[in-house]
Amino acid sequence: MFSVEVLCAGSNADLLIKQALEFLPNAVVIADESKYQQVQDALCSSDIKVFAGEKSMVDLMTMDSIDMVLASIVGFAGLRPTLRAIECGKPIALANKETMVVAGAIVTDTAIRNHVPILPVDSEHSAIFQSLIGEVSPIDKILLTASGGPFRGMNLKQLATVTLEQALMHPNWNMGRKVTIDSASLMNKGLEVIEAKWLFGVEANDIEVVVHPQSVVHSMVQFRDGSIKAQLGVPTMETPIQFAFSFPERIESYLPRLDFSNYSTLTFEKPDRTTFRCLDLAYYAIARGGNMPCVMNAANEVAVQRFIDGKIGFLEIADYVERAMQTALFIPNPTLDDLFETDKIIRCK
Ligand code: MN3
Repeated sequence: MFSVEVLCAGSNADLLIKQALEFLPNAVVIADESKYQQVQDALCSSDIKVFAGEKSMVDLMTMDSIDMVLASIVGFAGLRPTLRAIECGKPIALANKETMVVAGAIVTDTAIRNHVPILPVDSEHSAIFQSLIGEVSPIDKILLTASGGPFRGMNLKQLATVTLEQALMHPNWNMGRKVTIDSASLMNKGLEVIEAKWLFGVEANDIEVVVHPQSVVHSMVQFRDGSIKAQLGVPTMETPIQFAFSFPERIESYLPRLDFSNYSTLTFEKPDRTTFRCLDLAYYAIARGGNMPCVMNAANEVAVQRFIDGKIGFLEIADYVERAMQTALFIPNPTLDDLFETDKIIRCK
C-alpha cells in the first residue's frame, strides 16, 4: 500500500542501513557526512542511492516520485527540509513539532500558498484533527491531554535529585530521548500548545492542558454547544502515523485494540504549573509571539542536551530556558533568516 522512496537519518547509520535493506527505498540520506562511507559500503550491492549532508536532504524533497513527506527530524533541524517539502507541494505528515513552534506563522503561510495539507502525526494533534472532521462551526476550546510524565506528583525537593534514567522512563509512550525528557518537564506539552495553535488556528488561551495519566484519551475538542468529542485508543504512535498516511480513509490495522476492561479508571487532573514551570514558559512565549517561541525552543534543546550530558540538574532546564527568554533580543516580526539567526545565537551562548 505504501512504499518508501527516500529514507533520511541524522547520525544513526546502523538503523538507516537496516531499514534501507528492509524497505528498499530509491535513495537514503545520512545527515552526518562522516557516516557516508559506512552507509555506502553497506548498501553497495543494492540499487539504493546514498547521499550525505543536510543539503542533500533538502534537495531530494524536489523528487517527483515523492507523494508525501513524513517530517520526523527532531528539533529545529527539521525546519529547513520541512519548508522545502512544502514549497515543492508535498503533503506533510508532521511529527516534528518544533518546526511549528519555531516558525508556525511562516510554515502555515507557505502551506496555504502552496495548497499543501499538513496532517498531524503527534498523537494529541491527530486526536484533535479527528475530532474536528465534519465540524463547520467555531470551537469553544481544545482539551490537550498530557500523561504528566514519570515525575507527575513530585515536589521541587524530589525533582532536585532525579536522574536521566528516571527521566527516560516514560510510563506509557515509547519515544525518542528529547521528547521523553520534554514530557517529564511538561515542556513537551508547552510545545504542543503552540503546535496546536498553528495547526488548528486557535488562540493559546483556548487550549487547556488536562493531565490524564492513562494516555487513553488522546485529546478532545469542546464545541460551542458544550459537546465534547475525543479520540481514544491504546497509546501507540502507529495509529496517528497510519491515519496521517491514509486520510481521509481508514485502513485496517493489526494493532492491539483498546480493551476497557484493562482500564477500570480513567482519571483527569490539572497540571501542576508551579512545579513544572516549562508549561507556563511556553504560554508566555506564544503570547509574546515574534521570535520568542524560537528562543524558548533553542534554549530548551540546549538545556535538554546539557541534562543528558549530566551538566545540569532536571530543575535547571526551566531556569536555563527562562534566562534565555529574559535576555534574548526580541524580534516582533521575524523573517526566516531572523529565526535561523536567533536559533544560532541561543545555541552559541
Ligand atoms: Mn504528543
